[in-house]
Amino acid sequence: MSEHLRVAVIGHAFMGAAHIHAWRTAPQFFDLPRRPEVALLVGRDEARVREAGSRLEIPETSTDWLAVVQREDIDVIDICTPGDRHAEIACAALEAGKHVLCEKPLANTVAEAERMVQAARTAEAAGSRTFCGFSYRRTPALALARRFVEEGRLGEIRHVRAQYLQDWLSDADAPLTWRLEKEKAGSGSLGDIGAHSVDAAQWISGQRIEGVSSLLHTFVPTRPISGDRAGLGGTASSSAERGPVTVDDAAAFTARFSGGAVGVFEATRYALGRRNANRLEINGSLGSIAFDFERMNELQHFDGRDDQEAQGFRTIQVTDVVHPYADHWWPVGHGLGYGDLFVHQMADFVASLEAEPLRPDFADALEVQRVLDAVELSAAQDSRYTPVQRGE
Ligand code: SOE
Repeated sequence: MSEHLRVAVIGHAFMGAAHIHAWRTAPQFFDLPRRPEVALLVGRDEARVREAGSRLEIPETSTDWLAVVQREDIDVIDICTPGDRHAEIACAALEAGKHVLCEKPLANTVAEAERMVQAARTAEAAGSRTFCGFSYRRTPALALARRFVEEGRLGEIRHVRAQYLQDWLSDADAPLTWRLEKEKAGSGSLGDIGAHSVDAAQWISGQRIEGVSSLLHTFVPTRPISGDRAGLGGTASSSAERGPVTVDDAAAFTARFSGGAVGVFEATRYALGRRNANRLEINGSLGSIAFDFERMNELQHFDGRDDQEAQGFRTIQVTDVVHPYADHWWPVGHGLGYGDLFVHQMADFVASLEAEPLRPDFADALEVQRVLDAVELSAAQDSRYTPVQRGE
């Protein structure tokens, strides 16, 4: 492996740590044209970023992201901050000629995402690459599902059924965190997890969402402003002072797809007992696939062309060397976990620097943002059917 690829990671909470782990692990399992090296960690609070830098063994830390994106010795800016910082950091990094990897959803609004795509077009013409972290595309089972659809094994796609269910907000006294503030996160369950479903559904079906009819709901309108924020939800005393939750707790919508499919989507962080049930089922004229991330190494496949008496959903263990990514890992397919998606993502990103640009890029992620926007608009109009605004 030749040259190093020097990465600055901005943000060091859950996603920052997942990315750092992945940058480190990728070259151990994938043969890459350049060796990624997390050279710098950026955070807002000096003491906290120093502590994280020392724990995660990053040689340098900073609180000045603008100075970092302008540094000559940094090749990649990896944005793991809340959504309200994405546009500003990405645009400055692209202007400085960096490759930019940005967590999902791309931005908090369509206007910000459009600005990012505009900056990306100019920078990409000069050699920069952009990428948005819809990490579930790197799940072997979902990559296999896409392959099946592309090969025509499902026939004409009729139904797309997506649910993303978590439960870390079920406790009404879990404290207010940035994921519950519209100004910081853009939206709630819709953008945080529903965005993954929108991306996966469009990517795997090969069809884009043309219009939606939706409802959004907030179950717990205020939460304690202080408390223990360990994990995603955390705990607080019910007598603590409370502040407003300004995002949706649950999102549900139906959708029409460009190729004639219809979709039903649901996203919530209140589905008690569902820890990370990112589910997708697609029914076509020839077959169906079904997936649940809680069993991420499996893909259910029904082939309508099997003998009638032998028909039924079969469970494919997506861990064989013939399956996406699996040949890079353990010899006899022992299976993978959540962190490995990010390893795949970083490996694909580094490999793509010497090849075709990796998808989803910022332009693809803007398409997801437009769908999120239509969902919010429809909900604000009592579920009125709302075409996705593409301005074409
Ligand atoms: C929290 O809901 C979260 O961490 C999301 O922000 C991630 O995108 C998802 O992969 C896991 O859950």
